[in-house]
Amino acid sequence: MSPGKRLRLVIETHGLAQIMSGHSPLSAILADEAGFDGIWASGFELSALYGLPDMSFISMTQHLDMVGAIVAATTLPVVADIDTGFGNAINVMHAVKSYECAGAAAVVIEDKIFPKVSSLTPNGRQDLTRVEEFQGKIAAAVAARRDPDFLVIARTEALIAGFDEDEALARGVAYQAAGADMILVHSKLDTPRQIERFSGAWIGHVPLAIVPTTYPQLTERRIRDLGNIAMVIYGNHAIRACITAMRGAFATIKRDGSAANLDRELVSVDEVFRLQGMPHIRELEEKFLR
Ligand code: SPV
Ligand code: MG
Repeated sequence: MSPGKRLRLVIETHGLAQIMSGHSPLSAILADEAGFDGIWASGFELSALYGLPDMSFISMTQHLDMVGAIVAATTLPVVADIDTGFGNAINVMHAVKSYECAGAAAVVIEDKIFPKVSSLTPNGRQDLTRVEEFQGKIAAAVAARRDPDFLVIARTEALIAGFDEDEALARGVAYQAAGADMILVHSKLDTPRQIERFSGAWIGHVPLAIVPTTYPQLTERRIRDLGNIAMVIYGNHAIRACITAMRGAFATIKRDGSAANLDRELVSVDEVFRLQGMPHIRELEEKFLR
């Protein structure tokens, strides 16, 4: 079954796909073990991993390499965050072909102008593309995919850019008309008000996706009640969890002048071996090294 088909099946059977951010194969393996339905190959997380801001500094090749490595490490479908699509509609076609070949299940393309700035940046420059131009990008993405189940998800940043729900809804309808399989509507308010209004007024037939980073009080139970949201993306929780954990561990060693106390709190080296697949390597050595 193709990755796109698997993701569609998850949505069909669970109603709401729980997608966890990932910036590495290891984070994807942990999300898989925790029971998530898929991985959000987040541009924000990968940028942060490189110690860079999320503003189109990471190249398509860097992100694509990571997507390929994540696909190889887990069986979960990968939803690739391809920002603005790395250029115009023709660049989008190249990107879609490349991400599908790398094994992604879906791409999310946002209607901002390249180079983008992270949606969550306070007072960030948030310029939107013309609707017709972005429709061209979505239509190009749909034309470029080989597997009809590969999902092309159109993300509108209208609310992020300071427009109202009417503009976001109009853009959503236009992107659906261009062939999008789903509309991701992003908001950075600290309440779910915009998302609830958008969802309530959505007249399109394709489902919605949301990223409730700034409004985590919108629980999955409440999201399901809205009735038309098929995907919840936990956009940056893997990298934030890493930062919290590493910062605490480093401070403990500095304070103690030793790793003795910290050692008791950390996963064992054996657990790292397990996550690395070492037990299987042992079996292979038995079988093939003669
Ligand atoms: C990402 O994780 O890269 C996203 C989501 O695009 S956000 O950072 O909230 O814009
Ligand atoms: Mg992003």
